[in-house]
Amino acid sequence: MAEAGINDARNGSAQDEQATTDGFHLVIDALKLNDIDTIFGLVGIPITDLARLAQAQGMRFIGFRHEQNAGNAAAVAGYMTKKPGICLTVSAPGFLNGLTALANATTNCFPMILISGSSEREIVDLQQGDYEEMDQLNAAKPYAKAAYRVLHAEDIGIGVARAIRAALSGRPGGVYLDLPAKLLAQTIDAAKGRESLVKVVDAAPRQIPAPDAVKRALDVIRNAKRPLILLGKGAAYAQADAQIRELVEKSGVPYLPMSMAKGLLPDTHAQSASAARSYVLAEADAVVLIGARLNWLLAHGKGKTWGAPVSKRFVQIDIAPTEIDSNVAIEAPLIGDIGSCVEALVAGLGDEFPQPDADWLDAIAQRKNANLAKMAATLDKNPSPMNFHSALRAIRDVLKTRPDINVVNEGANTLDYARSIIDMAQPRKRFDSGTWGIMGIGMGFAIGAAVTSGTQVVAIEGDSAFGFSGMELETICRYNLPVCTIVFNNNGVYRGTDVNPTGGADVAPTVFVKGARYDRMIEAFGGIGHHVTTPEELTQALLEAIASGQPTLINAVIDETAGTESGRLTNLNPQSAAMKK
Ligand code: ADP
Ligand code: TZD
Repeated sequence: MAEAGINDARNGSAQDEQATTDGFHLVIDALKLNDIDTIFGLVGIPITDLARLAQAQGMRFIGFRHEQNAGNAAAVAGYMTKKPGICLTVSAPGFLNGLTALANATTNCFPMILISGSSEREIVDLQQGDYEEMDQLNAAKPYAKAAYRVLHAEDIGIGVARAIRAALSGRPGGVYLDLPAKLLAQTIDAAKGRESLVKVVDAAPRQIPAPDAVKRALDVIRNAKRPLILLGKGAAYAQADAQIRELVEKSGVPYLPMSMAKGLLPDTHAQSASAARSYVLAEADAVVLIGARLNWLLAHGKGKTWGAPVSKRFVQIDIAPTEIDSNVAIEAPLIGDIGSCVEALVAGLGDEFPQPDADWLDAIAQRKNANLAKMAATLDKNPSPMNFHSALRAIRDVLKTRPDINVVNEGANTLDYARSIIDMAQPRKRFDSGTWGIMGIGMGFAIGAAVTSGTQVVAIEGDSAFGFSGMELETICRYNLPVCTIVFNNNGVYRGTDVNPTGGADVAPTVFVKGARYDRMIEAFGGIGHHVTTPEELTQALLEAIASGQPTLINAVIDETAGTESGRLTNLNPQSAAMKK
């Protein structure tokens, strides 16, 4: 069925002189026309030749060991570049593996396109039992921002264009594009094929906020005594770094970055209120949300965290109008792209930027200094065995000297501690478990970030979190990517000390093999492994990894008693708390 594709793929460059083209070529031509140069994927029927042809035509094809990781790499590429990352998979099971990443991308507002080969419509619809038969289009719909299928070769150009625009415009998200095997092999007249291609113009148009909405927002800001700006990963994605800095610095308003907005302004910035987070959330009288949703990560904008029963005045900048009033009443919604909205606020405030009350700034500074001193004392301790804090101090000190390094981070304790201990100094350099708090993004994000940026990645991983995507170490070695993975090895999920209360032979549900040597996994593929038990050894290994740029895994042995259940999410774990009583 894919034979036309095989022949054409092998004759790739001669194609232009032929009178006909086919689905394989049209897909690649359509992507290239839209400046897409990389595909993350995993081959098999019916898309192997599509991958071959992509490579033959000068695109980069990065092959993975599992589609979920390819999809995560595509999603992070989309987040970093504002171009949709492309993930290519086979039918049914390959598609489903990729679908998790597509759903995660949609949830996090990352633009990506999952392109899957599929079996034939007429067989699928009559449920006659095709190879890897599945109604993929309908399976994708609930988890994607949009889902399209192309049935005719002459529609490939428009199908790819629709997918790109859907992924990028408005709130970005994951788009599914279904390509049945027969479509890829379809031939059409080459000239007709060329004419059918579409170059997307202005895929994410600026959306200028309405003047009355700007005025409403300015009124809230001008009348605030204890204002706070909250930056989310939408603000980082928007690449409106200069405008955001201008608003923050001219207004003198303290700000809090959500985890992936860290580095939009350097975490060491005098106005960062991160070290006084609970205080500012509870005490602010007006909050300007910039590309951050009031979801669980922000306690839904209400309750004790937010200083209830006193309510806040909210300004919310977002491109998605339906996000407004999702959890609490928003007094001043500002709908538009973040660059345009922030620009409008800065212009509206003109030369009369109101400055926050000095008392407010003093109170924040006091809390911040006290908390930073407390944290410094904790970080300075040198317990044996090494714990999360002393290991992260070592990593922090190395990363401080290299603000250009991309940081990937997942786990429970590993995520919570690293988020607050590792400062970021540049935007869009931190990639983590995100809106779902999902494990398994590690190696996919690391590969996506390394391929997209061409620069060093350090992935700080809980040992459980790492396991979800660990086989991609081979991918990292195969492409010789500058990725250093640090596994915080505490022998289990959260920690390694739980026991089976029955005394039976099975270990407790959270426990792994003790003393596992993750460093030896990367050695199997020719990478460099380190086994470290002290902060000094960790520093040394990390410095070497960064200096060499070689694929490296550092197995960092952490005190197995150090972690808390679910990290800082113990409140979401009521049954577990009850069991321990
Ligand atoms: P965080 O998890 O960091 O708090 P969220 O993912 O919850 O951030 O929120 C990101 C928000 O940013 C989403 O509501 C999304 O609609 C919005 N957004 C994304 N890109 C833009 C943009 N260019 N302009 C305006 N809003 C955007
Ligand atoms: N599966 C998926 C896909 N996402 C999840 N979040 C979980 C399971 C549940 N889970 C967490 O929320 S954190 C975590 C799991 C399994 C791992 C924590 O252990 P770790 O990190 O070793 O990665 P720490 O630092 O030891 O806590």
